[in-house]
Amino acid sequence: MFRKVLIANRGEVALRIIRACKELGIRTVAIYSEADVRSLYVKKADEAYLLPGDPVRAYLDYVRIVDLARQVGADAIHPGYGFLAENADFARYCRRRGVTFIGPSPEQIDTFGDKVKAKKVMSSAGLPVVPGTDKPISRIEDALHAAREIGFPLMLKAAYGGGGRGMRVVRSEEELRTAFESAYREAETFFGRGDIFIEKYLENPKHIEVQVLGDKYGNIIHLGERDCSIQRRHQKLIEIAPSPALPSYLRMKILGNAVRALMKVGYENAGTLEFLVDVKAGKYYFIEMNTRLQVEHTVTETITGVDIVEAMIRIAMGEPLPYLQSDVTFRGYAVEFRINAEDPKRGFAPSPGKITAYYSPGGPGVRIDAGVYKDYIIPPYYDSMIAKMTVWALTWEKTVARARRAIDEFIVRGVPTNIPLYREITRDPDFLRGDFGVRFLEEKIRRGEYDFEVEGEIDKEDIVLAISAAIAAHYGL
Ligand code: MV4
Repeated sequence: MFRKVLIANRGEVALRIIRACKELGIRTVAIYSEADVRSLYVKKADEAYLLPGDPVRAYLDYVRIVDLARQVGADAIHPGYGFLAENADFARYCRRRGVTFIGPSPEQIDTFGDKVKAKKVMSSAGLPVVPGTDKPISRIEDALHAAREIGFPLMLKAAYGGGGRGMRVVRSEEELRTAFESAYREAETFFGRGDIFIEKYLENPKHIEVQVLGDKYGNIIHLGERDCSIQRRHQKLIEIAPSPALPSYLRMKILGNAVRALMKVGYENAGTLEFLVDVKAGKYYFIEMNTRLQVEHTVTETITGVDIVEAMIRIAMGEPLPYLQSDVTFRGYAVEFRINAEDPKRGFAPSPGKITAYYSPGGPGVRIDAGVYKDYIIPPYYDSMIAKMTVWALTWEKTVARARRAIDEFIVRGVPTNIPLYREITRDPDFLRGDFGVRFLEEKIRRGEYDFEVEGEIDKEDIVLAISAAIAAHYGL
């Protein structure tokens, strides 16, 4: 058993990992930047170390982090999500310094980090993929040639990209010339490599992902799927397990084939396979694989009872999976809402500042994962997510009713949040019917179907004070 685990992350996910460790009797080590001095996870860890200097680089400087882990006698590091979670060099450096990286091998992180390679590997292992180029393209002539083979509309994607950067929908040859150049340049800027691959464009698919666990002995199981279609600008906002609108024959095919394919390829620790699904046509396509814990793992935990963070730690310690596929049971529906400090009235711009009042919902079927509290100052340097609310009930209808009740209990004052958006969505009949694809939210907002008022007083003075306090902390003033 590990005696001590260092958490190379911050906020709610750091706290989530601390909770799993406490239940396992493992000591926890937090790291924090100057901007995170007053964070909840820092208080809850057994030990915490300040990493002075740039507040973002603090969580990215893996040499410093792994060296600290060795110094304080940590056996392992959990990377959480974001920051270093899918950095193969970090996982390699952990291995070199004899600290266990809680996640897959660096080789697996590398394979799935290259999207063209990931598609090729999973296609050979039997998963359907979106028709498209099987190589990255760097010349417009090759792009035009590929486009004639694939046919319009098509989509350009960055081979080493993510978050929608370097992505373009292209509907004609004329468009392709300009779109290819701008996508290539964007990919070069953001990912250091401009390589683009081309796929047939699917108009409004569902985004369905499959949670898997694999141990060191070749056992692989799935924990069901999540419907992550409700997002805006490639930021997921609501995730649901199981998908309320996936016919069971499609679900069985996707889950069964996902596990079969991964068994052929081999995979260790927690992972998520992403699919685009055209429910009407009964078709599904593998698009990519995430080799980390995901924000939305809570909905899967809620319907299966499996503690995914505990499973990750046990797998990394070399324990075999303690359950067979047939031991995993699914009960009811869970939905997660990401509570972000952002202003719906200003195009969802991040809105750091001081939380002047905070009440989080409770009652039957409600789980809160939050890194904040009253009087906490949200620093401006990080992601705007401050809390997650996961709601469970036996039926989808009851889950939506309960979510509506719970979101109405949620009080955050001092900074604007996207809570008002969720009051609207949980009252939308299309949401209740499960009738949504990846374009759902953008279209609803564009058509003005949702009416969100910022709630309570926004203390402008507090925002200014909070930002200056965080900046002052950053410079050690
Ligand atoms: C697509 C697509 C339609 N057709 N690929 C966006 C993020 C990246 N992971 C894949 N994405 C998409 N790929 C083809 N061939 C539509 C999307 C897409 C999307 C996918 C998942 C979740 C949200 C999305 C929002 C817009 C577009």
